[in-house]
Amino acid sequence: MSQLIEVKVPDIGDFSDVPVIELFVKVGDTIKVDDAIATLESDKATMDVPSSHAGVVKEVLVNVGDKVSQGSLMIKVEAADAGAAAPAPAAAAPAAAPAAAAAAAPAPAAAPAAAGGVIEVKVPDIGDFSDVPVIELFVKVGDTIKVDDAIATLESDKATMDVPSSHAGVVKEVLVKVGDKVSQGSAMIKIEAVGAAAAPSAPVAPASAPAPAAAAPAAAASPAPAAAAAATAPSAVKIGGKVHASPSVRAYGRELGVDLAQVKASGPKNRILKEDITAFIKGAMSSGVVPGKTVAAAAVGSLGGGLDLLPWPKVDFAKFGEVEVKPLSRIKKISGQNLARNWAMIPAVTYHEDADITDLEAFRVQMNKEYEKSGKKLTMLAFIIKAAVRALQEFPEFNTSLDGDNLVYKKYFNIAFAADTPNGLVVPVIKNADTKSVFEIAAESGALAKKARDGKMGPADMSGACFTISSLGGIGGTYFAPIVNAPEVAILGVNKSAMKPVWDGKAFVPRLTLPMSLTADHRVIDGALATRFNVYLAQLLADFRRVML
Ligand code: CAO
Repeated sequence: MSQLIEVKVPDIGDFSDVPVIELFVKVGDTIKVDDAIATLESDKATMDVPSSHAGVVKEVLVNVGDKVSQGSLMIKVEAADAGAAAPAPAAAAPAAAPAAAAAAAPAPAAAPAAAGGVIEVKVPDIGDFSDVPVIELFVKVGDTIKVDDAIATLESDKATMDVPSSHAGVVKEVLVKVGDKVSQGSAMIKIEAVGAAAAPSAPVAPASAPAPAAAAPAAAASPAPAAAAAATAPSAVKIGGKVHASPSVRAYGRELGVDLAQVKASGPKNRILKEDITAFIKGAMSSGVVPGKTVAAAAVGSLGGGLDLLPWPKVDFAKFGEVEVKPLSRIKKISGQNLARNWAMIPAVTYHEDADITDLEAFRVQMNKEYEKSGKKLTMLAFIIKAAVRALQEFPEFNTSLDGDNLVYKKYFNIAFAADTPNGLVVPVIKNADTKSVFEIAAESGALAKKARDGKMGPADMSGACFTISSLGGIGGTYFAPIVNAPEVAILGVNKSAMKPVWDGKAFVPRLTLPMSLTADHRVIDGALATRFNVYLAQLLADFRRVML
């Protein structure tokens, strides 16, 4: 006679309240002992919950996004033959949950922490596991790492786990390589500790079961992009279709809103590597529109992060009048793809400010008169570039790029500017603008703009920018909303300055006013900071002596 059996989460070591990121079974499915029911993911490990019994699934009691702990009820199974059913449901059969005992103890890991000395970081308590292969290394000699930064990913056939660093400091030696097998206590790296005694590291805490699955979980550690949040909703429940990736690769996928199920794996055992996700994004961007989906939708997958827009309208324009079809220039095709990605993927906000450039323009005109004969010329763009560098130095968040969960602060100041050419928009870069005079910047931007218009720009002329300025000042306009030039986090647009009446407390006085439009990536820069940057930049332009301070 058949009998309903409750299948529960087995012993998963130290973990509790771990989000379900994927479900592999639905009512009516026939499953075998050890079949994966669901994948759980903490910020340290991903683990499958295996079924302790064979039979037909009668009820599924969890949803994607639910948080579960040891003993949480997952499904009810009608055992094919009650008598033959595997024993106890709960703490799953040992064979099904080998990692069980895992990780209760705090990390023995690192050697004693001598203040500022070289410390060996070792594999902490990884429960029952030993001789686990290193499948990915995240650090190299010279890297500066924090406590809990992932050093490497280990993967057995039952679990994937990141080894966190027990200490902060600079990596002096890497003692393992990909493919090496390690166990608790194996030395991983040597680091020169920063400051005093290091904090103890959390245990790796592996858990039961084979590796991963796809999709964006609601991991607490994630910066909660829209896609991740959406994945917690019941509508995002994903059944079946397992994929294989380490927790850090999953975190990277989540960051970019990529559905890992769509990514082609190139690692051993069909494992998805970080490069595979990058290649997937690049492929989606360069392949343009896929049937029924935009580039962005193709890139971010369908778990609530995709735009899922209608296909582009196909219209026979000739039906309505005479037309002529011309192919897009190569520049327009390339810049179009970048602009579409940046517009769709960056939560950007544009902030406006007026700068009083009356005195600066008078100074510029005066200087140009004096330097006319020597062939030197000062442009407003050159002054704006110089002032922008000063503002970037004052507000370092604007001189950054997002890299997964990290923000890369650049200590150099390369400023790009948009140049309009007969073939489309190009963005040459003035390298190390902080070390150059306004004259030098004016000469270099003039030369680069000419090179751009002559179609002679090489990749080196257009790479390495930290911040971009788009000047429409020579043309007109009042304000606009420029698109951030990723991976930069902000762009400044300026339009044509105009004399405007400004109230000075007693009377309206004519002031030459430069309209500025700053677009910033809200993931890095919030409104208060953006407005402070704009106000500061306007002050610099109003009184350029401030640039020297
Ligand atoms: N307000 C008023 N006048 C301005 C000005 C401003 N903000 N900026 C420049 N001008 C005036 C200059 O005084 C100059 O006038 P004169 O010819 O009377 O001396 C004229 O405009 C041309 O200025 P310039 O030689 O200094 O060139 P520029 O700095 O304006 O532009 C460049 C250089 C490369 C930025 C420009 O040629 C260009 O390509 N601009 C378009 C950029 C663009 O397309 N941005 C949009 C990107 S998003 O689609």
